[in-house]
Amino acid sequence: MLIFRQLFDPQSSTYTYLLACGDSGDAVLIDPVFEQVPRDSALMRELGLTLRFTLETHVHADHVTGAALLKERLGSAIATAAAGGTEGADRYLADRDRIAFGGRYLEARLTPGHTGGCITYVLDNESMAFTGDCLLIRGCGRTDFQEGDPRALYRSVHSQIFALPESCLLYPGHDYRGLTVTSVAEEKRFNPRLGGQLSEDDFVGFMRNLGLAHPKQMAIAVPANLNCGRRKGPISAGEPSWGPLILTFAGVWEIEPHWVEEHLRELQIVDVREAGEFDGPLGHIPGARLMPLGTVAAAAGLARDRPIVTVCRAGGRSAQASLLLKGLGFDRVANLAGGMLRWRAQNLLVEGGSE
Ligand SMILES: N[C@@H](CCC(=O)N[C@@H](CS)C(=O)NCC(=O)O)C(=O)O
Ligand SMILES: [Fe+2]
Repeated sequence: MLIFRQLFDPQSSTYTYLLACGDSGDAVLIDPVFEQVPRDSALMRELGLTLRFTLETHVHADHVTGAALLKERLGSAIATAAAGGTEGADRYLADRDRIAFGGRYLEARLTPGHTGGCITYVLDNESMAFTGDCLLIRGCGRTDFQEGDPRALYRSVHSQIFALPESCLLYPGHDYRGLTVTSVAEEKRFNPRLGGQLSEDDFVGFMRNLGLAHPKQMAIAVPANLNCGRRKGPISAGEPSWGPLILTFAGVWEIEPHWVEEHLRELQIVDVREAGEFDGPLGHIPGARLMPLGTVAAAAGLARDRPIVTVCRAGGRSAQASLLLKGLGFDRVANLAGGMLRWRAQNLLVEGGSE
């Protein structure tokens, strides 16, 4: 069985793809985005997967890759094109090289043109291909920098991508309109730059007149990506640093009960259950303040200079409370993972309640 997810970074309109072998749990990520490393790590953890490789389709000009940060955190190896001029990768790929994950593999097909070192990754059974910015849905990547070459791009698309089975689904590196997937048959017929009867010369004329501004992040992204996403100085992927917080794929920052118990005095514990539950059999955390979910929006009496931990019975309502408080501008907020049920199961300090 294949596990497959298409993930989106709204800032750069980049797609990241997760593929994993359902039997072994071995996974790869194609084109991870630096700022989305917490999200992508959450998905790996929740699906019980082991990240074996991050694969780059090319040296991106519009965002920094998450490859180096994922390697540091999850121990994944970095694979990229031998032709891309990149330093610090673990595997440099040539045409037809295979990257195995469990019982499955992706095969690299060199598709230069958008950059000098672009790769399309084709799934073992040719049912899916990941084209990066070589072929976009009814479009293609620009060819005006990073050794871009419209003639090379035209030939890459025709010889490597249009040669795949017509039913092969094509997943692009970006889409700026919200489209998600296309197929070889569709693009061969309807791609307005490369499909139908359009010749190489037609294509070159088209590409000389795109008139696009350079990507906003280019000056930061290209040097970092030539080093697999490594940059100088302390750079965070937007994670809070006041405690050991973990992002869930649902988008909630959570914190473990043991750490909370050890730091009770530095925290504001906001219990969002109803009064009857607060004084009921589960009891409550010593020093917790009762603020039923319906009243959280008023945030009465909450200080901004101390982190807030939200609590409820099982961690559901308090997750919503943590998002509400974030929305009100409290930036140090975490949800107590598992709520009072886990707190009690771990035999941590309780006020009131029954044994
Ligand atoms: N406005 C975007 C531009 C992004 C851009 O130029 N994207 C490249 C891919 S890295 C491209 O080929 N775009 C094709 C297009 O916009 O038609 C930014 O600042 O990041
Ligand atoms: Fe690109």
